[in-house]
Amino acid sequence: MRRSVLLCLTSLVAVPAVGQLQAAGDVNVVADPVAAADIGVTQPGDAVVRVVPGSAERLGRVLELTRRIWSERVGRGPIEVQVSSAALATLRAEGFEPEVLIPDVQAVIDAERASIEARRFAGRADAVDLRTYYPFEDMIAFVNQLAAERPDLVSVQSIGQSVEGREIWTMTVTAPGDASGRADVVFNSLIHAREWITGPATLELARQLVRGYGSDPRITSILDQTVVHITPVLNPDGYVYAWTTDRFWRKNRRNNNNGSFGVDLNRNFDIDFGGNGASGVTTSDIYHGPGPFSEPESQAIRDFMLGLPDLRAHVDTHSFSQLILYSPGTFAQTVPDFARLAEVGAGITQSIQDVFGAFYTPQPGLDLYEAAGTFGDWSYDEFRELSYTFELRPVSSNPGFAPPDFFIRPTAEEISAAYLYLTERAVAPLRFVMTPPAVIRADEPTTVTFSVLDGTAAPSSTVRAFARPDENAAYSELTVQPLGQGRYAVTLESGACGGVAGLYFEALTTAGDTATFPAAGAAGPIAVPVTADARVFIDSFNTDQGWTVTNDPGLTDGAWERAIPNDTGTRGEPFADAERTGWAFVTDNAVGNADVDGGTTTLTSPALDATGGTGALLRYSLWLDNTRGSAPQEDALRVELSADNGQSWTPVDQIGPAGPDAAGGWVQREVNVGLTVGQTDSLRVRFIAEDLINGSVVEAGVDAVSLTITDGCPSLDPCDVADVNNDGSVNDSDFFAWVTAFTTGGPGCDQNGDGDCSDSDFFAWVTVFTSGC
Ligand code: 0X9
Ligand code: ZN
Repeated sequence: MRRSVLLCLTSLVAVPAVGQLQAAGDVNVVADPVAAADIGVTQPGDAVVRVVPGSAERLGRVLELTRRIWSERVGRGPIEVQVSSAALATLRAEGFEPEVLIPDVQAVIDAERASIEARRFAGRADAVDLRTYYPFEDMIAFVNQLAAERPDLVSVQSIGQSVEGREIWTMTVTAPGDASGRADVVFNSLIHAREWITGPATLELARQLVRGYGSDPRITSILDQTVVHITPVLNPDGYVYAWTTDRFWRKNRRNNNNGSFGVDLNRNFDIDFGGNGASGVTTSDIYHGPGPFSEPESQAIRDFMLGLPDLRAHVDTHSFSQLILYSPGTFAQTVPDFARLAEVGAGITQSIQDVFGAFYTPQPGLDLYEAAGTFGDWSYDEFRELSYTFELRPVSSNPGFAPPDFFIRPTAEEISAAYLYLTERAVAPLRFVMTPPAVIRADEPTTVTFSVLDGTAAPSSTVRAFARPDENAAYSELTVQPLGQGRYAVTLESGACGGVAGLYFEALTTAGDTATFPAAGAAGPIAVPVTADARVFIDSFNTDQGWTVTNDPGLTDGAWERAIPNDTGTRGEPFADAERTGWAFVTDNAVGNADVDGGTTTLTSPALDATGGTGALLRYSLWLDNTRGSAPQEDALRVELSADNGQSWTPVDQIGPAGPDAAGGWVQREVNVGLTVGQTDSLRVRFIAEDLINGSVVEAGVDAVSLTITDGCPSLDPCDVADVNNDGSVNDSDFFAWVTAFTTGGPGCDQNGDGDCSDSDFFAWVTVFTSGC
């Protein structure tokens, strides 16, 4: 697509970021904005605005007028800052055209506080739930509550004291019995004081582990294998200060002895200490402190982690931006495990998306901005294991650090899922990759392919699969057919229509250990409903099934292309296909600037037969990101159907131009063909990506297109069977309908369910008719 001038500028400049403020040295003009007069605690009338400085000089001016930076990235492109009402007026007067995101920051703080007061009612069952934010003492009370509930699983210790003498409480959860030999994983939140939504995420994990052990097979298996260490408030002084005094305080509360307070703990670790993206100015929000590990909070977590016998994974939890970050985060760092970090990072993204569909971009920290001395880069460097910095919801500065309380539950639940996934990956000897079938046919075999790949060990050739046709049946072993290169296929013969079939796998490592997928095996198999529906067309785009691409004459870039997505997602393009089979249609697969520009590009299916059954459903996965450039949220991705082989078209679906689905990530959609254009044997679908009006960054994808003829499961109720014409009652007209079925061999003839159509079906119908329905 068209690329805006501003985007080109930002991409030419190393993009400094957050507290980057000092790192604004990268653009050579900016004094430390944190030293500006207006910095500090929110005042009545403050707003959060988005401006596009356009030049380094004008960025410097914006930062002078800024009380606090809210956006992750700071450069000449759009940045989001908190300003006083006077500064807002100045920005307007100087022609910055600020777009107001939060008109009244104090009102947001007041509303948040009122909601907290209203929801933090006395006598609640849990000291912390996901209804609102909770102060430090409630969070620690919840840790102690869980420990009191299951002393056999939980222990609580202080790993050290903060600058102001508060304890840094850490809970350790594992199965009863000898824990030696179990792998350690570490999750922490609230290293940054204002990132309140991170606390509920680690506490929700604690709750799920403690309450799920013994009843939930997945949790039980995790705690049998690992020791989970959770530090919900790594920076207690800062967190308390954010509650009492300054809602958007970030650092710890070190007295810098010059009138300023606070060291950014996430610049205080001994990895490239004092390098780019950290500041030596004590007032800065990214002040790195006088030396590596100068702060008791960073010392405490360092010593705790170094004392663990077998650390395999760590997450330092932050907000906001919806990112899964991994090393390198500084140019000074080498990352021999980069491929593994990226692969598990993509899996983390998927595990989050599987919960509510929210998309978190996986990327190296360096792609965001260089930051020296961070916790995540230190823990990777020290242990060379799976280390991540999560940035939780929301995506952008409105609502930024203060998401309303209805964000808390979904965020905490999806991040708990990610912590569990990462814990499993950290210890899984082998990795099973497959897309389970959406349904199994009741009357014909379904083939499932999967791969068995390296985890912490390598697979041998012993792979077994087990299936049961419904929840009450016993498992039987399937024949596993090797396809080469770690790929296998199994065939599920059929299931009991209306039931839920179960499937699990076992494989041996070269060392002879058994790995099971899903981890709970027979107790928690992959569950697949069994239906009589028929998928008459499936396209994962791994081969060419006859799609055509047509473009507007004005289109200059970004035509649909069938490809294995090869870009990194930083411009909003799909970085992988929807089902992880490899292929998808994307709008130009070139790396870098390759989005839709100057018109529309249209992808049209071959003709499909959508007749038969009781209905037809078209399913597909779409990707649209139109949020990244100038003129964002202006263009949609449209879906149209034709019942006449492409002569006329009916719009049936679209994502964008606005809305959460237009911000990247695969979304699965479904259109009822019968209800929109009618069931026809000349059905075509087309997907139209556009860049209209102003030039925008538009990245789109289409994948996993399927057409299902629905039939449901035949009813076993004799009255339903005898209602041959399906009008809801059994009467004379069903007799005539039966005669027609008998003479034509049509559906409804087989009344006694013996599988064929004969005289005896007539007597079966009469028996039901006379017994009355
Ligand atoms: O800058 C930080 O400390 C983190 N972002 S936040 O807005 N929560 O403060 C991100 C650090 C990620 N690491 C690198 N970008 N190197
Ligand atoms: Zn942070």
